[in-house]
Amino acid sequence: MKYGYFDDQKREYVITSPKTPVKWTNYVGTLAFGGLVDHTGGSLICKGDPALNRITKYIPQLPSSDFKGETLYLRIRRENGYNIFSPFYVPTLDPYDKYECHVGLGYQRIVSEMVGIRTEVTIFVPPGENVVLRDIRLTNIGNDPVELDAIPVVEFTHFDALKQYTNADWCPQTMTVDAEQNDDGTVLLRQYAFLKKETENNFFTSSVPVDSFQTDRKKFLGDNEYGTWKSPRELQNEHLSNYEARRGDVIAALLHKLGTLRPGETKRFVTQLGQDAPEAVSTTSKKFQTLENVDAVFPNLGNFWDDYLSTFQCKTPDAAFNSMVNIHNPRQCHTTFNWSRYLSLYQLGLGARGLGFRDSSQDVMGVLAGIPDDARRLMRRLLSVQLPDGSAMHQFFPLTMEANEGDSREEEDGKKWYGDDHLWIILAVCAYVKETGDTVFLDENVSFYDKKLPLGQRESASVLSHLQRGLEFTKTHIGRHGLPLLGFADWNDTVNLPGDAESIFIADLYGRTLLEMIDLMRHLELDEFAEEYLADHASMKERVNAAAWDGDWYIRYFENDGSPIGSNQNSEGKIYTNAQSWTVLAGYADPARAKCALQAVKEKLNTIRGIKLSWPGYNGYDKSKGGVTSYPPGAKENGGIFLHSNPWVMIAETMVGNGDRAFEYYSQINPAAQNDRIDEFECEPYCYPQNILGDEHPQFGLARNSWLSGTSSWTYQAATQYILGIRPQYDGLLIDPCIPKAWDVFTVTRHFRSATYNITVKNPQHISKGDVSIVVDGEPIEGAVVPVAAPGSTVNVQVELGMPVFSAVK
Ligand code: IFM
Repeated sequence: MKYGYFDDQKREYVITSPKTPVKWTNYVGTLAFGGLVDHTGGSLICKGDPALNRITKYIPQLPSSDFKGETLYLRIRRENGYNIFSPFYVPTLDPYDKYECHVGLGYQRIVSEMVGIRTEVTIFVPPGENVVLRDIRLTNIGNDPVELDAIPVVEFTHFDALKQYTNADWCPQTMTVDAEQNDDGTVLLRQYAFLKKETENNFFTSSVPVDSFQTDRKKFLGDNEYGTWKSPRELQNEHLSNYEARRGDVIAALLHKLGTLRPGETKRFVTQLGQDAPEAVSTTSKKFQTLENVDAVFPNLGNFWDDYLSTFQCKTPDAAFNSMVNIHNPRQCHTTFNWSRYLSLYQLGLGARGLGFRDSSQDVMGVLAGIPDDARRLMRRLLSVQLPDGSAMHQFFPLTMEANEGDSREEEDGKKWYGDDHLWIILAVCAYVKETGDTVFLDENVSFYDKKLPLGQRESASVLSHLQRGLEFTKTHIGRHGLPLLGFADWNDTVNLPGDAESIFIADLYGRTLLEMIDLMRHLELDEFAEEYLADHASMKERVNAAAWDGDWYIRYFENDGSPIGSNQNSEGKIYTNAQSWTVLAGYADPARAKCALQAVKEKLNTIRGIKLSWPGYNGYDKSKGGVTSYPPGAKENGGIFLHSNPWVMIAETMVGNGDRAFEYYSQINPAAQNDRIDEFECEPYCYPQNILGDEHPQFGLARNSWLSGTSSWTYQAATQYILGIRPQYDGLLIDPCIPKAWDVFTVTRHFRSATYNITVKNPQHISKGDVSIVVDGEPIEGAVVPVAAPGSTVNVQVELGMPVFSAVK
């Protein structure tokens, strides 16, 4: 493996070279306080919102060799001056004897050996704290004593992240750093933009005495002399100049003279970068100057992840599947839950984006078992930006809860709503109630969004009513075929059709939400609603099948004039994946059409790198189709392998009983299986990227936009709930696997509603899907749903797959 390997025992991916094709990242902390850390020690940290309260300046577009956000310099005194180097390789780029970056759960540990010094730096945010710690251990692995200095450096940004790049006078004029010397010799650097002086201060400090400091980048680098991050001129001096910046590009550099390090000797110190109210900073910053406090909180991270991951652990015959399902995929779900599509090296957390309504609704579904309370809180926030007519604002800023209509604002005379947003939250809420049994949430009162009114004066209704209004919006916004109107766009943001275009995908999503709501209404014994939604489902099913069956697959859209998109009649964009998978997920496709549509996906859209979103790509900009035609064929939504749509095909394949194909689709996009073609793939092999260039593109196979993609939540659902088939229901756990025929057996430990289910599924007949016979604690049960067990209990569930049945598509 060229750049690293999986260490499942430690739940890490270990990067073994700093020269990866692009920066590979990891996340520390949460949206409340945290951000991303790259494999060469750079960091992008914010508190609460990367656009409105950003702390470090990290410019991803700069070359990989550049300083980004934070680093550490070491220097050894020699007779003829200092030997200065960064143990993270960047930005000094010195030769190394060993380099490892351990991408852990909520921490990053960089270990290197250079110039006779072994450096081990563990970067993490203690759970619940507003501070990122760097626990630094330096060992002399040479044969002679050395005089060692350590100089950690942070570069700050203006808190309004976009302004930093749009005004190069106003921003620097507002930036300040004050220094405070403590009695024990440590130094606290307090940084703030002038208007935040009295409200919020950033701080940087360390646990050992400081010789001197610098807070001005120009002075540190020796910028008048064209000094660089690779070779900061001020580090040639014995001391830094103790300058407290009153404007400029502000940094925090602390020079620590660690003294003589004898061979084999280790020195340890900890740096902290945090934010707090000005009057609290001095006290807050003391806590982690004590190493015992650091040692006490690090295990809390491990405990959190133990707990979070323990909700679902499996053992199947496929190691890459196990590694993804047990560790990396649920971890990525936690990341997307926090960061939505807001902050990564690709989604830069600037300007008017915020958290996406549809995105976060789907992200919620990936974390329900692990952090149900957090999930409920996010759903509440999402519902509070739903409009009284049932549609939803497209995105919102997490810090202010101000919402906006997303890209639809760009089209002056177009519709200002997305036809799908409000439906996703229905799936999320139903899944939450199935996971937790918490029906009380459905009665909670949540206000609707109205920018003009203060919170207390807004119209409000129960969560259940919010969901019902969402259904009503779609039911009443239909076009000439009786199919839902597209609005500005549906899930595919980039197909923007003028006028009253219709979307088959929204019809499908609506169908799927109706099925969920029918189930919920029955559970709540609200039979009238259940009947009404059943009729709505039947009616939309009929319309879709009457208007959108193209002969071999389903059409994707109808334009304003009624002409189809995603039809054999089209010369470009003849077939779209989502219209096939989702017609099955909606329960609209009869078995013959379902098989036919999914076969078309296999033949026309599948590649060895994943399933393309559509085919053939549009070859030229066409304003009447929208953003999709702004990409060359094979890129992103224009015939690219847009991974988010892949798990939907996996789920659809399990619904028609095709376990081998579902698993083939799963495995072909498993990042853990990309190690052997990593120079083509380029992105991290431990998380799903958003897109891979399709086979119409000359760089077929190149991945981009890692980490923040709905692929994560849906592939996790596909793997756990549809391939392994362990699916929460209102009254228990459904066991409905659809696995590769070759598998003999698999086991799952599932924590569900405070009980533990140890499940063994045997497949003696080597089939994919079939009737299951289930024995719970030695007693055979009727049907496929294991009833909810007493809280705290552990139940043993033995399952045997029987003769294959064609699963009714439900
Ligand atoms: O569905 C969208 C998502 O909301 C943002 N990223 C792109 C996806 C497909 O267009």
